[in-house]
Amino acid sequence: MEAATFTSTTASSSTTSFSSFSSTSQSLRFLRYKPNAKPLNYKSSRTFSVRASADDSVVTLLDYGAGNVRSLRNAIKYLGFDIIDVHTPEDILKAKQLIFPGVGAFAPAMDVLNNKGMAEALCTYIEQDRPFLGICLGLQLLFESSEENGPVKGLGLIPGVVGRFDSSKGIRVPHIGWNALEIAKDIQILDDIGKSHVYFVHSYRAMPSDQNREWISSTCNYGDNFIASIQRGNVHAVQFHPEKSGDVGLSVLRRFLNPKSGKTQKLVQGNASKLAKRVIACLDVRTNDKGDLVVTKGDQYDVREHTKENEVRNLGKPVDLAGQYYKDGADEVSFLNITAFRDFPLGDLPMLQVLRYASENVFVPLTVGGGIRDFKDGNGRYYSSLEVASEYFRSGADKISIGSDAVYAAEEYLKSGVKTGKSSLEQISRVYGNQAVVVSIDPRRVYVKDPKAVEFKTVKVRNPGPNGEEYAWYQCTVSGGREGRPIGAYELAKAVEELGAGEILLNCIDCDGQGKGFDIDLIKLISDAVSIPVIASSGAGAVEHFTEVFRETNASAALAAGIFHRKEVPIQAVKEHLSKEGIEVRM
Ligand code: 1PR
Repeated sequence: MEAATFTSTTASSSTTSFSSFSSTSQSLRFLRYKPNAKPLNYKSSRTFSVRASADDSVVTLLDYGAGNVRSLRNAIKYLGFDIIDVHTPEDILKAKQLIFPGVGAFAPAMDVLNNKGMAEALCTYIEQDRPFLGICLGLQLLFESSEENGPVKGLGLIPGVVGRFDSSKGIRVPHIGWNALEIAKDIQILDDIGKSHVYFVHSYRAMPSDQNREWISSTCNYGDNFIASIQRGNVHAVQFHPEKSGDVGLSVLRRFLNPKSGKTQKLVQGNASKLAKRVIACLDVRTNDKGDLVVTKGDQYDVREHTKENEVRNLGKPVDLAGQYYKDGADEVSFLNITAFRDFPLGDLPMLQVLRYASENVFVPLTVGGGIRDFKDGNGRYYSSLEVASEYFRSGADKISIGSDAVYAAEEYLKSGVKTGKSSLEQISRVYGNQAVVVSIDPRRVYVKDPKAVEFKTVKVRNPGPNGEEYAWYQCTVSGGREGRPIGAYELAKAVEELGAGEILLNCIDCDGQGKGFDIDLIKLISDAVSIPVIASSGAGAVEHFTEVFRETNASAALAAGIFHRKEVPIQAVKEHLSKEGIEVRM
């Protein structure tokens, strides 16, 4: 786990020198830290002319275009700051304060930085101890190297290797959700965090060591203690996402952008100690017969009123409701574009607009699903599923969710045993990371008398079927439950995990909209079968249903729609109940 494992052709003996290798992303092209070298003294050997911006309310953003930084842009603007984008290495050197929201995978990020000459400028900027905030991958890239598809060499400013979480320790990987920090240094940008949860989403992390101890400002425990933030002088980086961590996260950004602001009014002090169970609000969105985009909600996926007009049930406006759920304490908001399987989502501009507007005021993660697949439009123009997903990310999604197309991909994979790398799931998770890809499963219960009668995994059900059947398998469907497929939820879940899904959104058509509780048999079956997080969905009708699903299954999150839309149970009441019952949630 040290630099010596790599071959390097460092050109100079100075710790601030560059080594440059012409090779692929897997190669080691750039290494600053040397195990036995003196600590960095922030004095660059190069002379760059630095012109600071005159305006204190401007921040420079290093966005190399590999993912969604719209939420960060929105958060910065929300705090009253303007953004200057980096186009050249000189823009980095001219910055007065620089934010680097690393997105995507380590190797392509390093490639871009190296190829554009930005790696060198970034190191110079940091070595000059100028205001810097790295976020997520923006923290990891500061280290010597990463094991992500590697080893791949990093900027080498901080000793240490970034490694993958070890799922054999009984933890789910990716680490997705709200976790607690252990503060190691009294630093101003973390002043308001107290015992609050902050939002993480990552599969790789940097580990504390004697060599990097002086950099660490906080750690987080997930399987092991990993580095949650670093600080030295004016240089900061955080593994969590302040732009997605609600008010607590916004205060971290505010304190970085405006260090003179001093102590603000303390935010509500939580009692965070570990990864919290998440409560997610889901908005099923579609166009009604008048052409308006509305939030709707079905009973067992039937979203039409049973009246003479047979109209689409209208439960409100998507942007307004998303904003409301954010204020009410939702840990995430999901939009499901429920008719996108038959329409082309990039033609559905209102949906993209919804996402753009919602992300301006919602500072918790946003997931969007519906219609992610390859598509040919009326003019014969072909759009790949990756293009569709990219447009969703650009419009403000933090995660995308794939339904029907994941079923076809899993069927194909199980038939051939070959990962082609061509399915939407594989392509999107390769580019954006598997933590950004959710697979939404829409299964329907099929009772059987004898488990041997079917080739799919069955469970012994708590409530026998209509003819006394004691077993059931869960048949996957596509096109919003309209078509059953020859694959079970268990088989699908295991296949999509292998194909690169980072999380599973587990619906149940039988329970949807019924308010009688989650399908515990199904959720237990799936959450025990995979090591990625599972979101339990469908059937919540009372606060007790959330406690039940977290007590009796290994679900990481619980999602509900109807009870929140109809204002029967506020999100806060769910959380208070869970907390009272000893289940940790973000308050
Ligand atoms: O197949 O990739 O285009 O994705 C389509 C997406 O739209 C899928 O995620 C699918 O679940 C969703 N979808 C399609 N049709 C419907 C429908 O309702 N007619 N909504 C639909 C599914 C299910 C849940 C719901 C929970 C909680 N909605 O997300 O919100 O069941 O409801 P509850 O708390 O009221 O019980 P693709």
